[in-house]
Amino acid sequence: MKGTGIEAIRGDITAWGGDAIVNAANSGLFGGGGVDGAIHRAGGPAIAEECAEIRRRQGGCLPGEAVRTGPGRLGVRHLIHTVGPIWKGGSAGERDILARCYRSSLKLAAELGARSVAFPNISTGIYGFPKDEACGIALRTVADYLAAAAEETRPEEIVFICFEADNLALYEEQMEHFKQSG
Ligand code: AR6
Repeated sequence: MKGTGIEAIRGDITAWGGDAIVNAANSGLFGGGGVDGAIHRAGGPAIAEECAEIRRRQGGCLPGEAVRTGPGRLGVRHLIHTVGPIWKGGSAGERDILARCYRSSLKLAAELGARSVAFPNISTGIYGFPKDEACGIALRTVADYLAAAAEETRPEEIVFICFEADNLALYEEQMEHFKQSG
């Protein structure tokens, strides 16, 4: 059985070349700041046009869910928009919603036939989710998803692209812990 390669790197997700990039969007799919702004700027107006179409069709995207648009000028085949939780202190279901973001993005990626997927550190910027906990949830959810997925739906590669050095340090540390505990 072939395993999925999981790695964390420092960088700008808009420069990544693989099958699918995940965007940390808002529920109206309006574009915004942070990684969302960077993706819309780099990808061009075709992305916002498709987002408007999704808004007309289904009102946007609920927190924890994921929708696909084309990538515009980005060097990937698919752009997956997911909406993370806004951190409100931890008692509003934020952890479950964040886990669902990773699961629904991976499920959609599998439906699209994407073999490599890059994630940003969803919710850890403007939405204020504590970074160490968000990292643990991302790694655990991806590991659980891969353990349960049928082999043909498992991607070959999952990359966490960290824009900030502190996030990369958390991923490196927690991935080491995962390896040790199997
Ligand atoms: N590549 C990779 N990661 C990035 C990039 C980039 N180019 N730019 C920022 N990040 P955020 P959220 C990191 O705020 O917290 C938007 O306005 C950033 O350092 O982008 O989910 C949306 O429209 C942080 O670690 O997303 C929503 O309204 C991570 O991406 C809202 O922000 C996520 O930070 C979503 O907030």
